[in-house]
Amino acid sequence: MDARSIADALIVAERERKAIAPFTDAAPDLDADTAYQAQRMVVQHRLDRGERVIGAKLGLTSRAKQEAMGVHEPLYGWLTSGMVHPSGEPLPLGELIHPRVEPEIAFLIGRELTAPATITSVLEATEAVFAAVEVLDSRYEEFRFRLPDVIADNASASRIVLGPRARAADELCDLRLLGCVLRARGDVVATAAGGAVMGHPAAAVAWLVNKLSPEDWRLERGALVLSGGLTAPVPMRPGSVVSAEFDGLGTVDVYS
Ligand code: OOG
Ligand code: MG
Repeated sequence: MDARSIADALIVAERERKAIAPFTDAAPDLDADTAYQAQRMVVQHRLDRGERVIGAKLGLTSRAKQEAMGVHEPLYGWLTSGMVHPSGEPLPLGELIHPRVEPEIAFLIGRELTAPATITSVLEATEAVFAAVEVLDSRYEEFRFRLPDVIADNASASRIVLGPRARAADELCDLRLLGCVLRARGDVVATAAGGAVMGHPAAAVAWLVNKLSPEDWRLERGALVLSGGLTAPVPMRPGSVVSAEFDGLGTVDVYS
């Protein structure tokens, strides 16, 4: 199974809003390298339509997410300009397949970061920390996938909603202890702290930089990085209202 045909099938699935079976059903030895190649093609397709890369996302960096998805390794994907959803506007369910939302801590990088990156170097290079809600929309039926499938699908990336406040990391509490309360129609459905993500959300950003260092890649000034869902995701259906409230970073509301 080659990267081009995987990418093409994912591009069609997204365009037609029709989920497909995961590739590893038929090709169980699909490897991560081929999958990342397909991911680059999927992202390139967005760039060819006039979008630009605005940053990166980490996926499956918390135990809650790994257990919810049954995949026990992290991965990365790319955020593009067309994914930014204005906060306060309803999610366009008609453009999506079966969206789910999850609370995340986002980093705005103020200074180029190179490997070896650490929690300390990431914090030092961070201009601001934001609350975020990521809207996922797997191109696979029922969000059923193995690691190579979800890599190729750009880590299920679909939309992002940023929170109302940009704060310097040192103005906030220790990010490991930064609390988040997730509500659906007012009911608390999950709670978490920043430490849910790899022990410290900046560790996820460092993982990305170190993972990509053999490719001579660096995280540029101005990049936005989503460090990964803190809790299991919540499905968005007609009439859903989900709010993610973060200590010191405000509340992000998403509704449809
Ligand atoms: C894969 C994307 C994972 C996260 O934050 O864990 C992700 C998925 O759950 O569909 O974005
Ligand atoms: Mg996510």
